[in-house]
Amino acid sequence: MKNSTPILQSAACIKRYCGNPVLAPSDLPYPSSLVFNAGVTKYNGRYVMVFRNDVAEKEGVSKFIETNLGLAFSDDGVNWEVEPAPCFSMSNWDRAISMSDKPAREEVRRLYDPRLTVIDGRCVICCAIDTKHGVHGAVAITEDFHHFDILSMTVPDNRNMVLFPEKIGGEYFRLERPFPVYSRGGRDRFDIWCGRSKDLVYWGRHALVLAVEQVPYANDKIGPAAPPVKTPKGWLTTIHTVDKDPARGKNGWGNAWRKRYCGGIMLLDLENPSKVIGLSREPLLAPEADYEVEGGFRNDVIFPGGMILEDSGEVKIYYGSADTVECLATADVHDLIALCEAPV
Ligand code: BMA
Repeated sequence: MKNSTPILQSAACIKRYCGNPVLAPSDLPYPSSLVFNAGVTKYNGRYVMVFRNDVAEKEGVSKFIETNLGLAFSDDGVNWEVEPAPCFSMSNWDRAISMSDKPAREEVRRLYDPRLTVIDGRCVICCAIDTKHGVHGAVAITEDFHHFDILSMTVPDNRNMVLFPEKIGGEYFRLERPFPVYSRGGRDRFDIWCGRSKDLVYWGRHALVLAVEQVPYANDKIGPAAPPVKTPKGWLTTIHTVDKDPARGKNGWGNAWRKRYCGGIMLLDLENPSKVIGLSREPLLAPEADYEVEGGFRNDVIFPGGMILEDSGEVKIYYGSADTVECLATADVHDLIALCEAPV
């Protein structure tokens, strides 16, 4: 893809929920400026959402105050009840986080972009942690969404980790996105990798899954999006893709925002999830709706973080829109699989 701004359209099979956004800053009973990049799963019979809440002094994020995590529950995956207070904020670092070799509070700047996977009845939350010395991907167990037992943290820089919902060949698998600046030309040329673990603590045997140059609608970087769901044809999983155009100028509250984030979809081999069976040749979700392209903090951003396969075959995809609100789109699982028929 060249550095021009091609028109990208969402796949015909995807339907945005007519009541979007499903969650916005004005829905929160506590201070909020931007609600986005939520993880969503079904746990103990209800839908659970853990979302990123960025708080600033006023619109324009002239004075950023903090990033915290909010918690919401739902009986239908569409209408959400938000808990009265954030479930995690950095002021709770000492109480809410347990971990061996836990970094000191002063070292850590923020924790964000949670992704939820239920595995063996336990809820695992993968998230990004910014520290003074780099960005880490963390894997944590939570039972109550208020206390988080961090089992492992990557070396920097790495994030966008998502855990597969069952063991494969006796091992846990995750997708992840390191930031290899030195070996990739000093620019954003970031790819999707897969790692495995016997205990969620020690991760290794990493393999490249999908490189940015294999995605026709990305010219910058790609990364995992929502945790994969299992289908008879393979692991179905969303990705986020970025194309950058230096000609793009002010496009949000900041002075300039030159990137566009789309959602894509791919199918991975059931036994060897580092092997791509197929990838959508067009975006699954490209920024088109008004709440995706205007009035946001960073317009033209679609960032899926939650994907639920219902018994009916409906797939719910939750995504952050314009880094400002949380939205929902749905599609039939067979249509999503059909989009992944093209080999990479
Ligand atoms: C990425 C992350 C996401 C964010 C996206 C678009 O690098 O920071 O949290 O949604 O950029 O701004």
